[in-house]
Amino acid sequence: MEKTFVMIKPDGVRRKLIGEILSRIEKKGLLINRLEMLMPEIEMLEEHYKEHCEKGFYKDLIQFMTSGKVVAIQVGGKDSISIMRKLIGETDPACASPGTVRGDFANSKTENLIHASDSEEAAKRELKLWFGEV
Ligand code: FUP
Repeated sequence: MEKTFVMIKPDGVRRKLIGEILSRIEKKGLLINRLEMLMPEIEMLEEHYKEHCEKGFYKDLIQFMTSGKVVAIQVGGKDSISIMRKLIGETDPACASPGTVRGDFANSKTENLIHASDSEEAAKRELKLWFGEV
């Protein structure tokens, strides 16, 4: 079974959208295999977002991501990586289609509610980072 890493960001937790988001994942037929709510360490986020460390938005991104608890989730199921990317929608909520999490609920490029791994390699790396899985 393909596995992917999903994270509900601090704005999703603050806005009480955990249930809404988990429900969409389950209704799509994917499995919530592991789930943990935690206050993320800055070092974890720096590693998670290391490909963006030179970008202009990086500092704000890290500050936002350490502003509250997140929900780290291992999602499983056939084609779970590409299906989750479809469910979350485009990074920029202005471009995200209605029916996606970002399209329906987000209005900021940084505070965009949810993360999902964008490739098999990223899923492996991120599941190892957040859950210690090989
Ligand atoms: P995504 O995979 O859709 O989360 O998007 P990216 O990997 O391109 O970006 C990672 C995170 O950086 C986004 F979720 C939010 C943040 N970001 C910004 O804050 N501003 C931008 O212009 C692009 C991304």
